[in-house]
Amino acid sequence: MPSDVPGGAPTPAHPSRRPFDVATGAGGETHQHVDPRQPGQARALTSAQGLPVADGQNSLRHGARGPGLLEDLLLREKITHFDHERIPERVVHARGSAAHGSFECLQDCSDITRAHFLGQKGRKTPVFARFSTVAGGAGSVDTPRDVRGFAVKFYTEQGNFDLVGNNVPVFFVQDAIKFPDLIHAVKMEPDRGFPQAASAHDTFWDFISLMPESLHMVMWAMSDRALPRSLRMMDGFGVHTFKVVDAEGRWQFVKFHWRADLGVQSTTWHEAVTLAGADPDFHRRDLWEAIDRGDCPSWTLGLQVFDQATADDLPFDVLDPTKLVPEERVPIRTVGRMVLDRNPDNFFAETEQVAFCPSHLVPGFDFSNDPLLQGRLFSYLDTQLSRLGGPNFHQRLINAPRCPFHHHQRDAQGQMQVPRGRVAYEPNTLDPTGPRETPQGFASLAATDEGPKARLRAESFADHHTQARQFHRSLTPPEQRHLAAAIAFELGQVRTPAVRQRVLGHLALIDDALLAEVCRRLGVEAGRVAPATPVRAPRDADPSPALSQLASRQAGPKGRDVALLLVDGASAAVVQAVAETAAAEGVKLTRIAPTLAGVTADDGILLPADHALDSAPSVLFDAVAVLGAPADVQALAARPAATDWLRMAWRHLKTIGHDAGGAELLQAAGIGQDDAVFALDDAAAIRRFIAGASLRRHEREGLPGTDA
Ligand code: HDE
Repeated sequence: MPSDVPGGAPTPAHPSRRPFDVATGAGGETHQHVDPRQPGQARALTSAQGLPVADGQNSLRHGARGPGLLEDLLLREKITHFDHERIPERVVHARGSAAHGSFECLQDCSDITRAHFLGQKGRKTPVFARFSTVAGGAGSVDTPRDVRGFAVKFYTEQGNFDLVGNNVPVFFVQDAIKFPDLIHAVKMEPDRGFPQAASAHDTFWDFISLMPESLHMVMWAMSDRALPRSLRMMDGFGVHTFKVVDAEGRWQFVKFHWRADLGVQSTTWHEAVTLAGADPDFHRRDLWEAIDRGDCPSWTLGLQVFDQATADDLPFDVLDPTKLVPEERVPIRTVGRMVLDRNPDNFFAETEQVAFCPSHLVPGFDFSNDPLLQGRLFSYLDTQLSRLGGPNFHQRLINAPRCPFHHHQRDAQGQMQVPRGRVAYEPNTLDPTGPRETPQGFASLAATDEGPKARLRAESFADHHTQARQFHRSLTPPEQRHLAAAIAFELGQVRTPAVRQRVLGHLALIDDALLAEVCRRLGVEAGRVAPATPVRAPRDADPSPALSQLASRQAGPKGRDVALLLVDGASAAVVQAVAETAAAEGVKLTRIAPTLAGVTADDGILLPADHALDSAPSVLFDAVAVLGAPADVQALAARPAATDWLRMAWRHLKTIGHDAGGAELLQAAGIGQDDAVFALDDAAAIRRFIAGASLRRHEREGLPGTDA
């Protein structure tokens, strides 16, 4: 029976009812939305208990304007669930983006490891990869200066293998017991709650100045590596030294390297800062959209494998996570490729609930005694207990192994399975088909470690400056400039002079030129800086060109975004030629116009726009061009949004293209000329313009309108 209570009847909705008018109270018996699906397509909306819902728009109340009723089972269930929607965010690496994909073994590695997923060329293993910033909260921006997490879960046939690394090959501290101090120093200061997602503050640099072991990683964190252009364009590293073990039980040391197939590319500092406002989700959106359009990012996995004799021969300890093994000393062996080709279906269920643990290992690998790694083996399992509410987090779909798993663990919070039978222990005789140990299973390597029980730091961990010096000397001059500018910026934010002085004292041990440049920028006299006293005097190590991203990790324009700012009268032929060249090079092209209505090309045809100028600043793109009839471009030049569009592209060292009309806007914006500014009047110029999308023209730095 239809109810006579307007707006709240617990009666089945009927399509013929007029919608309820909230303003007048007149009209239909239920306040329902129009469902765009055809009859027969829709599934019944139910409560969590499966109760079909007749009215999901109105809570139960006594009279249209009367009080709500406690009896309202639907309201209470829905609001209660909503109130509990959030789980604690990760204490570090809270802000992350992830994707599904697969890993393909490119080379049979059974000579070094019995890991099944590396055992046969062509063997494929599903993966889920999550990239993250470290310091910011879950809602912070994507482009702060920060190290990036690079965590990959391999769902292998021998169980899950989690490679939980970073985009920097070394770490700040040598011992796990210092990790909470490091994180407390870098995260927002506890009394004031700022700065968010930034290391440029007193507590971070105070800690650094007192922890010289952190200096090598500080060099990386202040380098361009900490400003990735895209999550698709950064490398990953396992950081610690692990062990590989073959079928005979022979072992060697191993370090993991992910190489971005699109090359490694960074933004400038000003670009990163501008991006934080223009698109706080810049990296997340970039990854999502690339995968969505089938432009699937990939990384090559390489291993540095070396034996004990090689380790003994190195001038540092391979158990020390603040050191890297130069590629020139131990080359990288390519073993596989990861392709990410599917976006998550649900951010919370997958990206948020994925639980990585370095202790998730498969047969064929083992841990080393790296004291940082040893602490991590405890931490990640522990953190999942509070983050995911109990020890059954491995049953969540994103965390569950894809191979069969059988054990005798039972009950606990969040148990999703219904284990059968009376036997939940072993050994047993009552369940002859139940799970049993297997000779192929994981076995820790036998080791004989001897020594006193004590809180010790190995002597071999004492050299804190040599590899920091080596890193700096391996960079190209523009990279060195950026590094000095970054340190000067961060120290400029530090309010306590003694902290600044102590850091400068460490730079004095790393490189005179670096110290001089930082001092020049800060307005400090380098000669008055008192060098720190090193635990062990630094050595001069040979530069390692592999450490420079400009020298070793640049790639072509594939995967980059190019934007055309189109104005009426733009040459249809040039637009077409740019589009074809971009498509051939795997470059994404975005058309921008003064408004979303698009523009009329010189052949009278409408050129549609993907974005209006105001909503697509040039900072979002890798290279930009302006095309239009001179008179129409001149009219546009009156808008600051248009001149800023070019000024920012120039300042951010981007390749710029133009036609005769576009040249008017360059002039209005006061843009100069260099060999990364192209008149797009022939096919060769268009090709050079598109190729320039992956390159930063560092030679432009220092010209008027750029950062020196
Ligand atoms: Fe982590 N780290 N970490 N870390 N870490 C976490 O685990 C920790 C370290 C890294 O996308 C936490 O599930 C300790 C090094 C990544 O979900 C926590 C120590 C490296 C991620 C934790 C380290 C990393 C984390 C927070 C020193 C590079 C994100 C939430 C002993 C090799 C994984 C969580 C993801 C996350 C602890 C040092 C990388 C608290 C105690 C070194 C990529 O367990």
